[in-house]
Amino acid sequence: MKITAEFVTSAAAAKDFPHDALPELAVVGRSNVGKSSLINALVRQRVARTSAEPGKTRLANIFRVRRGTGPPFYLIDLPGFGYARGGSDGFDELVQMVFARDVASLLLVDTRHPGLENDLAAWRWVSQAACGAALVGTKIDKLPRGQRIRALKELESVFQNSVLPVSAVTGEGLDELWKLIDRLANSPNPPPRNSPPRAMAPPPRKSQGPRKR
Ligand SMILES: Nc1nc2c(ncn2[C@@H]2O[C@H](COP(=O)(O)OP(=O)(O)OP(=O)(O)O)[C@@H](O)[C@H]2O)c(=O)[nH]1
Ligand SMILES: [Mg+2]
Repeated sequence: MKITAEFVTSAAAAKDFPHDALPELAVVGRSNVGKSSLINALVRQRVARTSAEPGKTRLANIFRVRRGTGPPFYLIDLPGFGYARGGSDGFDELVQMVFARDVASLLLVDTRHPGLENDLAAWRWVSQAACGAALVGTKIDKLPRGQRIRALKELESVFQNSVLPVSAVTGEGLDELWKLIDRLANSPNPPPRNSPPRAMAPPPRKSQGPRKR
């Protein structure tokens, strides 16, 4: 199926977002968990910048994506949390600004590290703040086959939710992820929020250096 993806903008504030009311899907997770790599694997192009060094993505990078004849939507690559390198902090404001919009969200967690406290805190926040959210387990290729089922069971047990295992390297799980995305981003009537994100505890903080894409 043909997939088109184009970089739209790097947003630092709500005014930088597109105004055409297409559905938005925000990709959230710890630094280095594989958010940008997964976006590239999904759209089969290197639209998002990736790095072995955590902290590569610094702004909300917005991509306009369309798969086959499906409706277009915006995929938002967010900076990772849990990475401190000094400097002034803008992460909470950026994430809260994104979640104050009607976004659906994928929270990415590393399948090799189930139940990290900042992942659990992020899931509590994201699952409340987003209009539809799901958990995705990244880097499944790094786990030997014999350990995968146990790791997934552990993840699903700590999050009390299903977790979709994927690999940006081998492409495992990407078809299932597209189905999930279709449900989340293109649902005609997103469920109402339980409460506004501003009223909730902020997500885990992250220090930010100078702005860069
Ligand atoms: N083996 C393997 N490596 C991966 C996978 N996904 C990402 N990586 C590697 O993990 C590192 C971090 O990937 P990124 O996609 O830049 O991570 P990120 O979550 O966008 O990081 P920040 O932008 O810093 O928040 C890179 O070295 C990637 O090559 C995967 O599915 N399998
Ligand atoms: Mg990134």
